[in-house]
Amino acid sequence: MDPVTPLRFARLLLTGAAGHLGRELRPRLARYCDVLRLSDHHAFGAAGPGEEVMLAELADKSHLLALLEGVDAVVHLGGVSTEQPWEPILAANIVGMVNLYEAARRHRVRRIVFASSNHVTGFYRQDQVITPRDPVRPDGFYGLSKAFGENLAQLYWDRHGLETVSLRIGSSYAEPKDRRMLSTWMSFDDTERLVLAALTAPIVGHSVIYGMSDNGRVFWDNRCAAHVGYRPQDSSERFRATVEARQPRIDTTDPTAICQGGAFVTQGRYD
Ligand code: 15L
Repeated sequence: MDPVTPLRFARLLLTGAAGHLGRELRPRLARYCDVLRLSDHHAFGAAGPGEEVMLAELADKSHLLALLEGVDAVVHLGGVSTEQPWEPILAANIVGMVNLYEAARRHRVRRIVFASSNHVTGFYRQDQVITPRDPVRPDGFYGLSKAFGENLAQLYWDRHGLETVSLRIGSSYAEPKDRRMLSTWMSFDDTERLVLAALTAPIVGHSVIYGMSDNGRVFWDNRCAAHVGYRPQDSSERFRATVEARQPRIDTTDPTAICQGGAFVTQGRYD
């Protein structure tokens, strides 16, 4: 990571701390704050030095009011992060988001970095290059809930001056798992760079940016979010030969191969 830390927070809150990305960001974010408050809805171990652990159910307003107290900024990874039945999505990603923003407003939190998702626009085709300003095309209830979260963030900026950067995260993994991820992949180091840029950019209002590394073939054009100052330094290109050898053919009649959202576009139950 960059040697100069541009800003140090007194208390930073990381929600979803027990999840896949939360575990990766926990030690990285600790470098930028005096106290890192960690939260998830189930127990995930004790706090380390410079950490606080507070369990919270996003759908419980009183939990969120307690969680946001004394916090300068939030990195919100909490909630449902895959396609699921509507009920858990409603509780965590809709009710939970309203609870988070209301608590943040009441405690005068300055900024939220919201883990939105590329599934807000998953029904665009892979031969289209879109920007954060193109209309949303969610690929399921999960993507739809993230679109709601972005709209909520816009409302709280317009009405209450609470800043948000909504990160439409692509695929943040150690390496790309398939052909689609050659376009959507974001290394963990670039994920840290993106979150840090979103936390520290001087003026963001409500900004939306796609989370990807400096990949060769991409679905997304982030130029309208250049003010966030995110400079990816990794690329999926070094994995291309291996991934393409593993998956030599593309079925161009298969929506999961054609659409940007990949497998998400057919997941979920609609009976
Ligand atoms: C997401 O939003 C998911 O949280 C994650 O599990 C990945 O599947 C990612 O999108 C993706 O599109 O690869």
